[in-house]
Amino acid sequence: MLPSSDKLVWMFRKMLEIRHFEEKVYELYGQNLVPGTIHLYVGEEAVAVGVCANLRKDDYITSTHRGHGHCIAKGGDLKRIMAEILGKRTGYCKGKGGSMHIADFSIGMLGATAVVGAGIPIAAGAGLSIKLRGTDQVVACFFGDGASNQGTFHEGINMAAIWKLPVLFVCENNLYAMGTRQSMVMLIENVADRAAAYGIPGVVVDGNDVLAVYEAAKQAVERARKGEGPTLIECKTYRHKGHSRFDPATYRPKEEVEEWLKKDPIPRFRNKLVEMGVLTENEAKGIEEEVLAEIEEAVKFALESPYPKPEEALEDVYA
Ligand SMILES: Cc1ncc(C[n+]2csc(CCOP(=O)(O)OP(=O)(O)O)c2C)c(N)n1
Ligand SMILES: [Mg+2]
Repeated sequence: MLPSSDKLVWMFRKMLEIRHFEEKVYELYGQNLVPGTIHLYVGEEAVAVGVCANLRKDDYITSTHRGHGHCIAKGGDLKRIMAEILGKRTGYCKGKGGSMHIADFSIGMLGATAVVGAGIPIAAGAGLSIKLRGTDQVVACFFGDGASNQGTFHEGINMAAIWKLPVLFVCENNLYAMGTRQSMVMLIENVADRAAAYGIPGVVVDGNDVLAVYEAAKQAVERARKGEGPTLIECKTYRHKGHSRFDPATYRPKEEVEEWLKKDPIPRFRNKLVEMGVLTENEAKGIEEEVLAEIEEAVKFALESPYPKPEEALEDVYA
C-alpha cells in the first residue's frame, strides 16, 4: 500500500534536503572550510529516506562514513550537522567529531563511524537492548557492499538472527568499496543471498526507487516489531561522486556512470508524484526552494558559529 500524501511529500522533501545539503558541503569543501575529508551520499538518497519513512522517533539507526543522509532522514538538525562538518562548537559533537562521527541520541541516531562494518554489531546490541527492555522499537543498520565482507557482518547478523532481534540490516550496494568493484571481491551478485546463511529473509530492491525501498523496509519493520527477527535488505544504488572528495572515480566506466545518472532517484520520484497527482510541478518547485533556503540558513549558522576553544580540547573525549 502507498504511504499517505503527507508522507510522500515528506519523503520528497527529505531527499531534496539530503541532495542539496551534500552539494553545499561539496562546495564548502572546495573553499577549504571542511577539515578532514567527506563522503557524499548524492545518488543514494532513496535508501535512507525509504527506510526512515517507516521509523518512529524512538527507533534507532546506525550509520557509516557516508552518513549525512542517514542523519537527515532520521530527523537530524541541518544546522548542527553542518556545524559539526565545519568543525564548529555548535555542532553535534561540539566540532570535535566531524563528518564521520555525528550522533544524536535524542532522535535514535546512534552514530556514524569511520570503521567500515562497525555499525553492524552496534545495531545488534541496540536490538538486544530493545528485546531486554521489552519495547517494540526497531533498529535500522546502514552499511555498504564493502562492509558486507567484514567479519562484523557475519557476527552481527548471525547473533541478531538467533536471538530474533528487531534489526533491519540495510546494505547500500553502490557497486564499489573505494575503487574496488564488487565483482573483484565477491563471487555472488546479491549481498542479500547471504541472508540464507543466517536463516533470515533477504530481499533485493531497486535502491533508486524510494517507494520500493519504503515497501521492503515496511515489511521488515512489521516483522521486527512483532518479534520475528531481522531482515537483510539490499538496495542497489550508485554514488554520483567519487568515494571521497578527492576521488575522481576514474575506475568507473563512463557509460556506467551515465546509465546510473539516468536513474537518479530524485527526478524519478518527482515525476512519479506529479503523475500521481500528489504534487504539481509548481508545488514541487516550491518545496525545492524552501529546502534551498533552509540549507542556506544552516550554512549561515555554521559559518557564524565559533570553533571550539583550545582549552576545551580534552573535554567530552575518552582518553
Ligand atoms: C575497517 C576498515 N577498513 C578499511 C577502511 C578504509 N575504507 C574506508 S571506506 C571504505 C570502503 C567502504 O565501502 P562500502 O562498505 O561499500 O561503503 P561505500 O563507501 O561504498 O558507501 C574503506 C575500505 C576503514 N575505514 N575501515
Ligand atoms: Mg560500496
